[in-house]
Amino acid sequence: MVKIRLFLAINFNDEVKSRINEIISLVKSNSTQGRFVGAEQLHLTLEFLGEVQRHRVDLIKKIMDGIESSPFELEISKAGFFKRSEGDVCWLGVKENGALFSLQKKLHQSLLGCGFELEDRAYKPHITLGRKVKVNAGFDLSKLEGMAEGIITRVDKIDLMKSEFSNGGVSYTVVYSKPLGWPGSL
Ligand code: 2AM
Repeated sequence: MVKIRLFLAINFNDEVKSRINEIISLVKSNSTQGRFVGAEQLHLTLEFLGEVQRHRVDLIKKIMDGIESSPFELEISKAGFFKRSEGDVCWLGVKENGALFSLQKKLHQSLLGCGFELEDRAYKPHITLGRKVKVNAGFDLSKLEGMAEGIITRVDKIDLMKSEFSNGGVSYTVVYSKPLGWPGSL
């Protein structure tokens, strides 16, 4: 039984990735350790599916195709650290966004309805910038938030992503993309 590690995500255009990468550089230069995310891997997870049997990928594509959601704007704001003993997870958040939560809820419900086992935690949208980060004492988070100000992107598709471990790191590839829009309007 072949299994693949999957998640659903919003990917960003090059300009947004490059702006976020500048923020990562600032954290990096103010940290004593951290495994920082490469610009090409930056994303916002909608749902983590975990290890899924390969034959179920078609069902996931169908679920994605059945989601009704118009394109919407996403504004990056807030920054923070999830505290961990081995070093923290550094993240950027997004401004309150009803369209994002509604999209995530629709996906979550449809996936549950089709028997996928999902994490039962409240959705906390975040873009991970680094893991195992030990930032210098007194580092001012508002600097990151200042740099994130005005990063706005239009979300017009959602992606099914495959995650693989290779050469001691992780790589992500897009398995399937679903443009947002109402059925019949595409
Ligand atoms: P994270 O950045 O907060 O680790 C691929 O691993 C994506 O799925 C990441 O964005 C990751 O979020 C997210 N994810 C959510 N739950 C996960 C889990 N239990 N294991 C690994 N990744 C998870």
